[in-house]
Amino acid sequence: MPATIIKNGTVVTADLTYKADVKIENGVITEIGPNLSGGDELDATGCYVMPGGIDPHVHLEMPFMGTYSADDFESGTRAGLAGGTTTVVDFCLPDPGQSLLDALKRWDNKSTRANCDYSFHMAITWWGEQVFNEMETVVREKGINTFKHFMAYKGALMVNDDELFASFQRCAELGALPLVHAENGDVVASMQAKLLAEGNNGPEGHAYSRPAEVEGEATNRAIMIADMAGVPLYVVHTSCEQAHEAIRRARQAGKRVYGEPLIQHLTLDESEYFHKDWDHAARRVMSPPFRNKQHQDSLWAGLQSGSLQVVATDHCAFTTEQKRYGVGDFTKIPNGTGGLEDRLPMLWTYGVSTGRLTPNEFVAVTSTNIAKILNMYPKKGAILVGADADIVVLDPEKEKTISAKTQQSAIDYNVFEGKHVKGLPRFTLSRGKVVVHDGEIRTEEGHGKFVAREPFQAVNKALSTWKELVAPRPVERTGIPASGV
Ligand code: DUC
Ligand code: ZN
Ligand code: ZN
Ligand code: ZN
Repeated sequence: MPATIIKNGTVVTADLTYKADVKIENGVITEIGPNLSGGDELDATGCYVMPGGIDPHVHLEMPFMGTYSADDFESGTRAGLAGGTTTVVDFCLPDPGQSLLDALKRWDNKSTRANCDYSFHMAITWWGEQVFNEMETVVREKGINTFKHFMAYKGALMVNDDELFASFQRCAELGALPLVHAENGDVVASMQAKLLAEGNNGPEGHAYSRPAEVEGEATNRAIMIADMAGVPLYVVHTSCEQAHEAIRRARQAGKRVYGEPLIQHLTLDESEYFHKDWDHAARRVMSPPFRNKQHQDSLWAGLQSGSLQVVATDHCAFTTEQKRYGVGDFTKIPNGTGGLEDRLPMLWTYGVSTGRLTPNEFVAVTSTNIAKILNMYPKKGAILVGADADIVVLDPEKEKTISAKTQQSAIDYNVFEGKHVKGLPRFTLSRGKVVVHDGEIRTEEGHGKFVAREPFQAVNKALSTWKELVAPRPVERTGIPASGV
């Protein structure tokens, strides 16, 4: 393959902005500097040359709530690339009772169709000796160093506190990072039952049943349990001030805790659930639900100050027909929204163009921070010699109006329909291959490769300020009285 040179652009990384050309050979960056030559040229005049987006949170073809999410590894990764995302991390979801390794075989099969590189988190949906043992194989042999725990979805995916604590301790031993979906599943189930009994069966019931308090409580609880286990924690889809506050406080106390707002929560609010049109509201049902402006401001402030590190999508797309499973009972509306194609343009438009984020911060929260936290840096998330040439050449003048009619996703609507975005890829490159050129999609099914991630070296050290004090030490006593039994 001849070399490719990205010419005349401005390189933007998480910490630097400078003019340079970027040379790519055999899928990796081999040279960065002025006036490079000797290859096929891509004109990046007026554009920013940035590490491709990494979406750390997607659900492609996921079995969930009686159906499967509609975007699979082909359409989902195609959507991602169209919007400048070049790596996705999906969740391998064993059925309760199923072997983790058997579940992984299913995910390995599905992912052969990926257009871009991908990695997996493993979900802990049940607990037992088999899970305990298989976690070691998952980390040491399967290249997965993150384990997801659902604190909600009672009766399905939810794990209890004892299981959480056991799994977190196992993560600490293995050098793995636990992730949590933090909502109090017992309280949600009880609120759902009450709402339905009172005749509140529309999509707005979804928002009423999952207030910010249930997320704040669970986030606090997960942080404390992780601290007890001596392990860091990654909180997925942080959507409210209460959860953000818990994360902020933990970080201030010296704990390694990460928070991940979604582009949906940053830009869409709870009024969507009160829309007169049932389909409109149901299409936006996801967990946690969209919140009000105060919560949105808190999330933006977190990204600015660094107390929140990552912007993801939780891309889990369902068609209108699938959403209608929940007519008459909001608890049966499949939870999930799309966003893979729109994350970067939406964040650029509502974050960078508004002055909330610098272009460098944009790169940090969409790519570099994620690669570091998930241990795939600098293979991913970097414009550096030796890094994979996963690159988005973003044209800040290129604009469009988001519409389901022109999207890559397989569903029949878009939650961002009608939003005008400015800042779109002129080129997207996946390991050096030009897969998007000015809106023209040239993806190649199966081009994507699995990204193995090593265990963390230094994650599980001295997290709790109280650890020393509570280390168990039996008291040597002078006399033990005879048992009273
Ligand atoms: N939330 C969603 O909305 N969909 C997928 C799973 C989840 O936690
Ligand atoms: Zn979740
Ligand atoms: Zn999710
Ligand atoms: Zn290929």
